Amino acid sequence: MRKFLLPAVAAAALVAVGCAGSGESSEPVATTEVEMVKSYRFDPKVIEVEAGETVTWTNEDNFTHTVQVDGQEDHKVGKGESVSITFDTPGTYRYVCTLHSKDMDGEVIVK
Ligand SMILES: [Cu+2]
Repeated sequence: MRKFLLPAVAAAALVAVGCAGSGESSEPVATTEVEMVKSYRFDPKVIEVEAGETVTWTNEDNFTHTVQVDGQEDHKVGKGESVSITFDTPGTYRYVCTLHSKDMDGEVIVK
């Protein structure tokens, strides 16, 4: 005798998210690794590093993206490639993908 007892609770899991209150949902993440994930995003969008650390962006998407930190040169990053940038000076550095600047931007906060 075969039983198919699928739990009927799966759909209830989506409700309990989003209680932080603030409209800004981009909490800085302490990491030096950023991925360009599918659907034109930098993930995580806002990161926090120590001065002198090197941040690496890796392109996991099927399209070429770029990383251009404010006032610096544009780095083209093809599918499966990565680029690393060292941040020596504390501050907040915004960056964009210049090919998709409306959708793809992020921030590196250097402590
Ligand atoms: Cu892009």
